[in-house]
Parts: sequence; C-alpha cells; structure tokens
Amino acid sequence: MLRYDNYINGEWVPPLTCCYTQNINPATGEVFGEAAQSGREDVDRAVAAAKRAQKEWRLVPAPERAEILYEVARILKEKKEHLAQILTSEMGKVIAEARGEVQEAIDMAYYMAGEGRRLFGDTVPSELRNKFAMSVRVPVGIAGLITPWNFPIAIASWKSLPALVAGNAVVWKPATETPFMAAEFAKVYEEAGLPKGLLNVVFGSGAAVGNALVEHPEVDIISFTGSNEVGKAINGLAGSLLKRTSLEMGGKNAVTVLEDADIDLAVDGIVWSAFGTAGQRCTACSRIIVHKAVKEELEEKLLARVKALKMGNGLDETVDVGPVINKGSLERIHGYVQKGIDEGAKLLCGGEILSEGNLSGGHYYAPTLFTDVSPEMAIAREEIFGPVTSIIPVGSFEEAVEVNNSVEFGLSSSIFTKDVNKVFTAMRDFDTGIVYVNAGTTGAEIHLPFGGTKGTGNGHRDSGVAALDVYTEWKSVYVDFSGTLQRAQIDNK
Ligand code: UN1
Repeated sequence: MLRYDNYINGEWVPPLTCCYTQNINPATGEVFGEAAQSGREDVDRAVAAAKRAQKEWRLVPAPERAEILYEVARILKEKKEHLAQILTSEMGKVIAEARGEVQEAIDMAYYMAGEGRRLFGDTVPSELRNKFAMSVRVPVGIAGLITPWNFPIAIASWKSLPALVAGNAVVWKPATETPFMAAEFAKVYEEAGLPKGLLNVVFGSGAAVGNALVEHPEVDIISFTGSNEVGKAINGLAGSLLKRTSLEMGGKNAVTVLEDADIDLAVDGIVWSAFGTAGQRCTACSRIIVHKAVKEELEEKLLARVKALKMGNGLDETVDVGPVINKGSLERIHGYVQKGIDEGAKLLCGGEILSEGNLSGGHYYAPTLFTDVSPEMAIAREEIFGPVTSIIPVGSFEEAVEVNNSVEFGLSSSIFTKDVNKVFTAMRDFDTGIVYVNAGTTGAEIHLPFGGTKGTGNGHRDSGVAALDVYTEWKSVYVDFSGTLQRAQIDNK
C-alpha cells in the first residue's frame, strides 16, 4: 500500500499527529493508499520553511524562475501517461479525460513560464520634470492553496505556477480524496529543480489544515477552489484578518438551444458537458434551456445518446462515464433526483445508483436526464455535481437569457444558434465569467481567465494573465533625477 507523507522543506516527513487517512479508488472501492492527516503544527512547519525559502526566491530574476517552470512542463510531458493512469485510479475520470487534464497542467506550465519574461508593469509620464514614474509587480509572499479533487493536477497548476513564477512560496493543502496526484506533482517540481521550501504539501482535512492555513498570520493569500459553503467560511475568516482571498466556487451552467440551432451539434455539446467527468466539473452543463419549437427533437436525440453511454472503470478506454468520487456524493446526487421527481419534473432516463456486475464496489450513478423542468425547482437552481441534467423549455431568446441568469452562480454558459445578432447579445447579456458559442459549457483554455460572477467567485480569476493579479502586489515607484525637492500636490505652476 502506498503512503503519502507531507512534503516540507524538500523532505517527505510524517505528520506530527502520526495519523493517516485512507485513499479509495472510486471505480472499485479498493483502498490503495493512505495519506497524512496533519494538524496545525505541520502547517506551522511548512509556513516556516516557505518563509525562509521565499526570502531568497523573491530576488531570483523572474526569467530564471521561469526556467524551472519550463522544466516542470517538460517532465509533466514525459510523465503524462503515468500521471493520467494515477489520476483515473484515484479520482475516477475516464483515461482520455485524465490525459486531457495532465495536458492542461502542461499548457499552464508553458504559459506561466512565458509570463516569467513578461510580468509587465507600466511606465507613465510623471507630472513633474526630470522625474520617472513606473509600477512593478512584486510577490505577495506566501500563498496558501486549497485545491479540489475533481481536477487534482490542473487546478493545482493554475494556482502554484503563477504563484511561483511571481516570486512567492507555496503551502498547498490538496483535497483529501486525491493525495497521490499532489505527491506526484510535488515530485515533478522537485525533479525540475525547484529550491527546497518553495512548494510544501500538507495533507489533511479542511477543518484542521485548511483552517490553520487561513488563520496563519504569515500566509498572505489564500487561493481556494471548492464548494460555496467552504468558500464563504474562508472569506469570513480571512476577511477579519484582512487577508487576500481568491475564491472559485460553484456553477449551475446552462446550454441554450435556440430554434435555428444545429441540433446534432448541440446534442454533442450537451452530452460532453453534462456527462464528461461524470458531471463533476464546476463548468458542467446541468441545465438545458431549449426553445419549445425544437424541444421534442432535442429531447429525442439526447435521450438516445444518453442511454447509449457506457459506464465503468475509467481505465477501460471504451468507457464514456466513470464513477463519482465517493458514497456521500452518490447519496447527495440521488437526493437531488428524488427532489426533482417530487417537484414534478419528468425523468427521461437514469435516476439510480448502479452496482451490478463490473460496477460492483464502485460509486456509479446512471446518467440522468430530466425534462419539463421549471426554473424554480431545486434541480434547476442548486449545484448537483454529478451526471444529472435538466431540460427547461422556454418560448423566446429573451426568456432564455432570463432563465440563464436566474441562478445564484455565474460561471459558464453556452448558446447554440446561427443568428449572429443573438450570439453577440448572449455574449453581452449572459451573466457568467465564461460564454461559449456553438460549444458546450466545459473546456476552458488556460491562457484566458477562468472564473465567474455572483456566487461563483469573489472577482478574482485563475489562469490567464489575470492569475498574476492574485499572486502579486503593485508597487509604484517614483525616481526624481532633478536634484531638487520637487513637491507634488502643491499648486506651483
Ligand atoms: C473545474 O471543474 O473546477 O473548463 C475546472 C473546464 C476545465 C476546468 C474545469 N478546463 O471544464
């Protein structure tokens, strides 16, 4: 059995609590490892190591820091298949998606390495003679990263790479469900030559390790991806300490299908966005807003495709949908399905926990499609985070926009239409951080900002150049070369 200890100051060290928690393969229910269950003292040690290492790292020229990121990209590429296999065994997503996720981390490493040669500031004309004015980016200090299990390496890369290239040190609490990927990612950094203490991994629960990170006076910024509930709690705690937070939370993303849409293409987009990763993406399509004129055609074609999805262990290349992460998740999803039925939605297929034959022991939920759902129902408002999606019929484009925007989240939305005027109107009026045209709601690329409005986040973005705003402070510098004391804000013209 594998055992994952904490990674602190470049060493693999057991937790001071001496306890470990089991890591379970969601496809089979088998225990295949255990990870440290750390406490506050382990976080203290990691933060102390980060503090020491960052003192020197901030002075290393950014292009030189970036050299290590290029190495990270190269090693990730070399280990891509190995990492993808582990990812599927630990988290459950099908192997093709696991490869795609590792690729997302590779792309992010190349992209952020490039940023090491930019990290642009501004030079501006001074209001006074013989004076120079500019702004530069400086590191925030120590970044506390709290990452989820559904994208255990991609999301960790979105946060750790910009933090490091900008000159910060990192203390990272990965999700308890996916410690193996975190340990493997730390090994990649180690192999790439990242100096000791700049990336520390502390395994353990949110209540113990997460809270300790948020409360630690030497941790300058918390970047979190996860549930709305936890994000709000972090924000409350960090706010009272005047600590910067970057929060990425839920979604209730919709695909809108208008009467002039290419229905086959829309079906492709919906199946991929709703059932890929077993619906466990914060960008997953969990609402389908369809114009009444094409509802029947869409329903029929979609139902045929959903019924044909093959479930099983994601290591089997022919499987379309893998397991969900754990038993608790199965129960939560099933609870939502029950609620949908109780509230009068029509169940077209799915709606059950599967455990027969090759699915026994795993956590499988049948791909589920509801229709005749109204926007007030719980299944149309709350994030389910599983393979469940709902058709909501509407009478017009305007009504579709209204329904799209009626939820508390604002991450991703999509529209299928050939009408260019509606495309641009949707781009403007969909109240989400990401908008797709003639594609599903998933598949954001790392060179653009990732994040959302309303209950999805607090205004910050992961990935893209926007990520640098999370991990840097602006410093404004004035250089006076006049040899006299020139005073600003004095009316001496
Ligand atoms: C998430 O589910 O938290 O856009 C991230 C996408 C992926 C990332 C999803 N690139 O679907």
